[in-house]
Amino acid sequence: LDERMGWWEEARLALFIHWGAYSVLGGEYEGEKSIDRYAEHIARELKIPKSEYIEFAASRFQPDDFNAEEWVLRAKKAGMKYVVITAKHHDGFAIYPSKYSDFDIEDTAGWERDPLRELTDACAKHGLKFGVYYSHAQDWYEPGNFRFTWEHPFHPTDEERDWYNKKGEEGDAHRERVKEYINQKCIPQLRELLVDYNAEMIWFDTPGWLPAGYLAHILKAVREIKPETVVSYRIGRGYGDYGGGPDNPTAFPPRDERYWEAIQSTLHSWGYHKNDEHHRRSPEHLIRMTANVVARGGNMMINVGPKPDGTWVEKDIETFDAIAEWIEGQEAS
Ligand code: JFZ
Repeated sequence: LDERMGWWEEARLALFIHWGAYSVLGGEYEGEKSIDRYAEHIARELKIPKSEYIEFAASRFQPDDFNAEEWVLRAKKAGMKYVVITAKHHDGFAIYPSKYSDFDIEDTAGWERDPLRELTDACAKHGLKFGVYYSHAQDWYEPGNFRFTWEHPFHPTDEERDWYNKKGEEGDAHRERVKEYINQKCIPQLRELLVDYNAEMIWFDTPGWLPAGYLAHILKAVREIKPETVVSYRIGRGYGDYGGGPDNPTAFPPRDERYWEAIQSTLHSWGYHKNDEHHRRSPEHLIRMTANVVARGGNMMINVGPKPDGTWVEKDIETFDAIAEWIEGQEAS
């Protein structure tokens, strides 16, 4: 473990990016704005059928103005040592051309470039580590999504919580669907990300109530493909390589773990949101939180939600400029 965590322990600061089909909608669909909700959850919250989500979101994810080098250099100037980007969030859409799903930037959006390839190359060129966020349990349009329904993913019914113990045909059928999803999509895509894109870290999230055996199966696959991969705490059941806290807290308690990581978004939402500006965190706040986390031995990931065209919201650029200025001051003193 300590060998695996060497670069990670020294990193301290990282860039987190939520970017995908949901960025096209920016938290708004058919006049419905989800101001206090996560923009990246819009498909589930408004129960958008897949065909509509393809038509109005996924097929329009064509980030013509995306410039990987600009993103990476902006992070580097702000003192960040690794980048974690949503290769696939809960909506199941891959922002790279995957061989194991048609729901991706190539087949669904018909976009000829590969943003993930450009980002991993830019990271390698400028000496940053490259990591991907991968939603392992939630994949809303897959029959093997970890639950039966569309309701809030963090508040299962007792029945759902127990689906894996469910006797009889219904339980068996769902267990089969989940296994198929894990073996035919999840693990093959992880292999693509680890091998073809040189991901050095996988940021798993929201295990939900996926049974321990399924999580262990996923972890084992990652270890076999590339043992040195850093695995986030949100794979579930304490299987990750380090600890972490809740999203966007306003203070961090002292921690016992040697390795831990905090995350903060510049907004409340993680993905691009057109109407979330009243939640914006000031650069001063983010800098104070970062100092707080680093003083307690943790790493801080600061999240932005770029626009669907590949550019950043102006205020996010200003925030990163302010962090860069602070970092330069730190390095000078
Ligand atoms: C999850 C995702 O659902 C969300 O879209 C985003 O990617 C975020 C970083 O992670 O949301 C969570 C997960 C855990 C908590 C809160 C939101 N939590 O533990 O408080």
